[in-house]
Amino acid sequence: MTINDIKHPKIKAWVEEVAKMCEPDNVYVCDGSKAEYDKLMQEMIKSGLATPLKKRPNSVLFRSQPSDVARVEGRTYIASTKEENAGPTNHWIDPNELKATMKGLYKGCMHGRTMYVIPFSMGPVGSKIAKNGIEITDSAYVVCNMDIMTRVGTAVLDVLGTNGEFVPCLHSVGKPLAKGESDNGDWPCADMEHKYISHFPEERTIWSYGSGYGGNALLGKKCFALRIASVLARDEGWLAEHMLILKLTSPSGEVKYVTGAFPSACGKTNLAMLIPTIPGWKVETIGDDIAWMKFGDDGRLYAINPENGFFGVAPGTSNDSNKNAMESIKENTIFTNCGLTEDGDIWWEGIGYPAKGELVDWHGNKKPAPAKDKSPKGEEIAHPNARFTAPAHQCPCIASEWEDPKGVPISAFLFGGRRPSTIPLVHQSRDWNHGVFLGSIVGSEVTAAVISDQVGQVRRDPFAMLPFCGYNMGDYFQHWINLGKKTTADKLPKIFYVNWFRKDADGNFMWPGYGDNSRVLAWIFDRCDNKDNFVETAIGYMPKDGAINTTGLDVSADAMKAITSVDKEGWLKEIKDIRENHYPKFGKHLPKELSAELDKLEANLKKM
Ligand code: SAT
Ligand code: MN
Repeated sequence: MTINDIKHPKIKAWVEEVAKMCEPDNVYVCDGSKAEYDKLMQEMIKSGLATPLKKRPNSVLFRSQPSDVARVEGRTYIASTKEENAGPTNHWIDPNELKATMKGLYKGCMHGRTMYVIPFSMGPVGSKIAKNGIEITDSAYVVCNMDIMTRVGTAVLDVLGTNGEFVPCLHSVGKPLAKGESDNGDWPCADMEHKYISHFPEERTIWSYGSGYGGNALLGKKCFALRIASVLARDEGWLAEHMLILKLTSPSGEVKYVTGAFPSACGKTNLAMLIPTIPGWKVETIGDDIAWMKFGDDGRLYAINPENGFFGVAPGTSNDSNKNAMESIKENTIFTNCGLTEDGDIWWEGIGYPAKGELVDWHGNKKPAPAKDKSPKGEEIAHPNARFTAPAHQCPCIASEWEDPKGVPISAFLFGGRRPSTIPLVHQSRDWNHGVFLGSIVGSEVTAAVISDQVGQVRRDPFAMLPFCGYNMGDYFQHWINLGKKTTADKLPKIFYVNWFRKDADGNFMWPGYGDNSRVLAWIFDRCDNKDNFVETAIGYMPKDGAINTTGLDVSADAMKAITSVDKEGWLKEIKDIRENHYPKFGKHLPKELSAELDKLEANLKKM
């Protein structure tokens, strides 16, 4: 399709304006067809950018530049008119200044490239909860990934008609080509200091420049479905959250839907696709990264997964840790920064079997296969944040209702992160405000999902939204408090804080995690029915002795006791850190309800 096929005057004018600024060789409007995907992929294979995988039908491997392997939080901006509206946790720049800088970069940035126009829907096309966007990009890699991760094509233009609302998302890899120049099969992107992932929340607009990678470039995902959508949600009274959505069925066939907020690379995909180790229980997947939730007429919160695929962390994914993910990526999958085997398959650390012969690592260098299913830090075959992009419908445990436009009613919210100490395996909040407090204090060890010098250190990541909230995080806490008043307590989801990542004095994990997390899910399920399976403690409700099924579990009684009791000293330190370093950041934007919860927690602990 061409610009003239666009019947929406505002979209057409915007596309023309961008084309004038970026000066591409061609403009192409995507129809989202398989033929289009195949053609673009063939071109990328021919140019040497993509390697087809003999072992996986219709699947390819890409290798990025070493500087372009993860989200760049230091180059991510919330350009609201007032700095206060971006708040203390976001990078703010004056929108006019940022636009001037970026227009300078965008000028002529698509020389030698095609400019693709991608009409996409976040959520089932036409659903009342869904929203539309148009991404303009000069990257065919982005087009193909968007094709998997969102619903792309003519149907979206039809829904938009001549005046439907859309979020304009502008992206360029930031590498114009001189006449006759080509990428030579190299991943195009700009230097770190020229990368910009910019959001203009008042205009509901996204401008991204200089990176081709995941959350920096697939603008429907973190930029739209979280940063811009969180602003829409605040204004319209709903929630746009960094949460997986799972369907939990008990042995008696009862169903509950649960969402979970965990920072990037903390196992959301694994939890969403978990295979229970306790008999009779079943987990099915609705989504693995983002939940949009609105109140239904019955006063309950209903969630949809706005995405259409999985952009999952590859290393560590195996038939043991996540068989359903392994099944989902057998075909029609894009791999990025994984290793390549001699026989034309991908390989990564933690895939569950050693590689044979010679491998090509994510830099494109030949290397002997590591003796074990592991490599020393910095010498990995696959980058620790290597990813797979796979269609959600390929997942064997996708729930039949995953595309229900109404969404699914949520019974429980889980919060969690990687916490080697203090935080127990599971505890439940006494009520909504206490639960919002728990969300506000979430912390996690920083992982490879973000380029940062803090990898391995614990940082506060409230609601796992630290890098994804499009406005003042203090106001976001207030929004959560306010939502709790919109319906009766029995209709609100119950709130839990879980921690699969406790370590002992020798640094070994104390809880096996993965499928055994079903034991905790089963306790949570019963809590939602108000079963008598808990004790009240200083920090909230915790499992009564024996309430967590440990049959067949390989955890000593001492370890089990340690992870299911209150660590008074640890919590007092936690409180000190929240009081001195975390909450003061929000100043007058911190809801008084949260300081009250902090005081209450401290008083409870001191009584212990
Ligand atoms: O690269 S993404 O931002 O899409 C993945 C993540 O960090 O969760
Ligand atoms: Mn994520």
